[in-house]
Amino acid sequence: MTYIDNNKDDTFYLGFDLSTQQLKCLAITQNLEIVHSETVEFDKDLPHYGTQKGVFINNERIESPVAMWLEALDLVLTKYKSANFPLDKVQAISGSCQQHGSIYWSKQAPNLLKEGIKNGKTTTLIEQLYPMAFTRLTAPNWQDHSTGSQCQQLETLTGGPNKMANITGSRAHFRFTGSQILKIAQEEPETYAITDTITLVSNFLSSILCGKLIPLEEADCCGMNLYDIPKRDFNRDLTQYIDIEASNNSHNPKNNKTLVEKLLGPPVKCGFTPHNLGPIGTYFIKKFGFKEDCNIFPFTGDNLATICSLPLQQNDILVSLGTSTTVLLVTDQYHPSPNYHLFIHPAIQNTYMGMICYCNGALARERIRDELNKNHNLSASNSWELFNKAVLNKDVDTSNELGVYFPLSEIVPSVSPVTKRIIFNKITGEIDHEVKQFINKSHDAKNIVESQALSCRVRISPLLNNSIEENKSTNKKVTVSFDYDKDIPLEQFLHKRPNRAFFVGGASKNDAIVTKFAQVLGATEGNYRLDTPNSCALGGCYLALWSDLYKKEIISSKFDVFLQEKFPWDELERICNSNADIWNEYNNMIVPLSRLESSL
Ligand code: XUL
Repeated sequence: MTYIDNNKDDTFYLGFDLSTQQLKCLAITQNLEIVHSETVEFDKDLPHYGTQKGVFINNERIESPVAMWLEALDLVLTKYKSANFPLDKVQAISGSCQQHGSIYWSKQAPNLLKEGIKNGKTTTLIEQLYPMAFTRLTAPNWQDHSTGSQCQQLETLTGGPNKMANITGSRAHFRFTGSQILKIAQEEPETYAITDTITLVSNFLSSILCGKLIPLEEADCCGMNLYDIPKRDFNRDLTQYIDIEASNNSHNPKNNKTLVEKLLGPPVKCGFTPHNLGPIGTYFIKKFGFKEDCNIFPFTGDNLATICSLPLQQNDILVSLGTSTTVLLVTDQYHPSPNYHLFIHPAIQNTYMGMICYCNGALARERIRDELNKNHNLSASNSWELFNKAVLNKDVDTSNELGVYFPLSEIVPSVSPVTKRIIFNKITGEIDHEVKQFINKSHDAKNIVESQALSCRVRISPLLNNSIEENKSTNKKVTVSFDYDKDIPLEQFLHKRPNRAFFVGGASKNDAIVTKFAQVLGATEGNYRLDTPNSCALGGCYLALWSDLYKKEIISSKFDVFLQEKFPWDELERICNSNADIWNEYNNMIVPLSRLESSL
């Protein structure tokens, strides 16, 4: 793609997105306008690595070749150069990377980075660094699920899933880097022993660009199950456990650095003033024409970059209605749960990103849609017409019905596949009886969307800190339980609504589904819908832009305020307004949902 400089802009900001299947690089102007984009698709553009969807799959082990990422970085910038994009006008760079992956670097790495990149030998990144700078040629990918035993060890050490979540913001997960590192210390002790440095993917990429090893970025570091979020420091019990396991397994324990040393000490802290990691390495200046004072700012994880691609402020939520449903939100409430994740926010002080991931989203709805169509002899049709009509139809009375529809195991609540329909008592909210079927399939259509949205509502509630005055005089004795939050007064779920809701993903294009979600969630300051093909890279661009302007004292506003002011709001579609009366109607369904989930 050739770059045509219509605007004669003289300042650009780059945002990288190193995801599982591709490396993208996006360029924006100071006015947040996207002016250029190039992508390297790993399977297609670099077929010699033989990856499938960017990874090697060996049963439970899923890893990516590090060399492929190095080659991709050279290639994406070569594409920029071939397009005649003026890389000499790039002021600053940041980016987004897949979370949890780990890269194992050798003792020679700092010198190789310095000689080859910082001081600027111009051949290729592979020739400069590969394989000498690395002790492991592949990086575990977030889809890896070979660490069951290590997760158990770490969780036992902390005292169980709840404790682990309290400390690190998440319970132990296969993909989280702590268990991945422990596995390598136990199963590949000699590799671990000669590993001098371990980075995540985010500081792997910033290290290459700077030509020196860069410590972890604090927000992404929360995806390791090693970082004590309230204390904002590594949890020494966890890191020392890995140290001990490493030396117990190695023949050469004396040479071993501690894990915290391998991780280059404390991470680069987030939320204060932006941290300039330094200028881009001479390699990139000589080879691609970057200017000498092009600044590199910390790269973060992809979900964290996504929340930075929108003007999300405290109590705003982003709902992704894809194959699965994911809710991302900005909160100042540290209310961890084993069923979701909390990370430190990459750019807003004293703030966290909540991430709630559901397995059952689109697939479960499609099943109901198909059954409904079949009952109307539309068996071959994928049409949403009947489904959508039912979802918004007031005559489909679901006011004493509730169903959970989990064809796949669910994370929130954590249960095996199950479908269950109940009729409840409208006055007490208690379950009256279970039914095999509702009166017809239209009821399932309305119920599935209502229960999916309601589940999101009750999980975000403890993470919101606003309070609306309505509904405070309920019967205080009624309590509900969701996941690990047991016997919480119902009242606590009746006066919190998000400020704004942003809907993305395939099903956000479906008016009926998105309207129902908006009704149940009840955002007080508006609901928006948008396409987000670039959200990760764009978050990187915005972080680069804001950080650079702030550092140069051109602006003094905080990240969220800056974005709120500058954001191209006309690119968002404002959809239905929430209605307090409709939102209130769903209060009656919170007790039944709690009882239904407890019965699974
Ligand atoms: C988040 C996660 C994925 C990866 C995808 O915990 O595992 O979203 O970050 O790149």
